[in-house]
Amino acid sequence: MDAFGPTREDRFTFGLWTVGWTAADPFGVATRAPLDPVESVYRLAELGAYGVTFHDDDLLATEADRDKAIARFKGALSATGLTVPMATTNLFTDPVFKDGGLTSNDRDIRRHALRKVRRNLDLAAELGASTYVVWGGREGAESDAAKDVRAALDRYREGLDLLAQYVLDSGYQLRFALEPKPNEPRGDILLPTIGHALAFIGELEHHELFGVNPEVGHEQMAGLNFVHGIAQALWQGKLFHLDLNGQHGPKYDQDLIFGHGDLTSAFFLVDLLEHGGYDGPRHFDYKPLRTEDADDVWVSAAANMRTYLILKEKAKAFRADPSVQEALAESRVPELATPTLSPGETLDDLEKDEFDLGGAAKRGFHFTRLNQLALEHLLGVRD
Ligand SMILES: [Mn+2]
Repeated sequence: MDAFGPTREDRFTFGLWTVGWTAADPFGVATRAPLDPVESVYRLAELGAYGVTFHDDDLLATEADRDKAIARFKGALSATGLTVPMATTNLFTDPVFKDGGLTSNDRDIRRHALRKVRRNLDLAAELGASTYVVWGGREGAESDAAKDVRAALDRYREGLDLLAQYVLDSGYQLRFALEPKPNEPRGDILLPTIGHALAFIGELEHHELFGVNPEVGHEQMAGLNFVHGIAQALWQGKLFHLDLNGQHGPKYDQDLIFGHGDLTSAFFLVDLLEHGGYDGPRHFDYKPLRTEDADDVWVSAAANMRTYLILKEKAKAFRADPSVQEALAESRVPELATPTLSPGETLDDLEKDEFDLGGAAKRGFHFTRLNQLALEHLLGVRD
């Protein structure tokens, strides 16, 4: 058996919009034919995925065949055993959302957006989803004159408070995960980073129902360290879900295959997820390259899972290596877990310390050796 072949226990999930992307971009038309969501379910199940996720519009091409589309999709789920751990609403494609959904300046459009989300919350609950992602891709502006950001945040909060109350009143077992992104498609998007989203959540009426759904590329577009962002979300108990993909630094949203961007960051991310207490699905939100054909799409889907499992193996070997444990100790990494004051001590007690300032200032932390060990594990020369 392939050591890096995925199983359902790995809990890999894919958005229908990922493998289903026809590769139309701002400069060119589609290079691939549309994919039937039912075919995607079967192909992903064959590849070893655990579940699929969707935007309402991925599934329901037209309102007229809504019931039929849902019935076919459910049939494919029960035939394959795939789950739907997460669902979300598309509040960005339709021209009506050009100035946003929940924060559009146009009140009638905000009311329409709330109706659309409420309807899809019902479908998400019906399909057994436990996480509802909110990506406000059009909630933003290009001009600082065009958006009263404080009013927009009031309306964002109002909308999310109403939707959370609806979930509670309906008895749904759903939690919301806000997905930050700094820009694209808007010039500037509200809640641009994990930090902005976490701070905003604290202002919500039912803040306990809200966490984040960070995406690798979105933080890296902003020049931020994704691993640090994930660590803080975990620390705050707010990592409800995440989007794995690849990105090469601050540029347009590349949505590369996981690991095909910043590989070192991907290694440390897998190390954190596997050893840091995250037990949710490993969800891929990537785009098969526009250059690829219909068969290549499935090669790319498999590559995401395979890369994750290879990195998981590398992270495990890194943690188990006695040289690494020694280097960690010499770099005093475990020492950071010790509280700075002992139980019962006060700031006054610190005055009794006999501290060798010169010696402490001179002492190196030897992080280079530690990082090189990680790199060598990643490069496969220490197995
Ligand atoms: Mn993206």
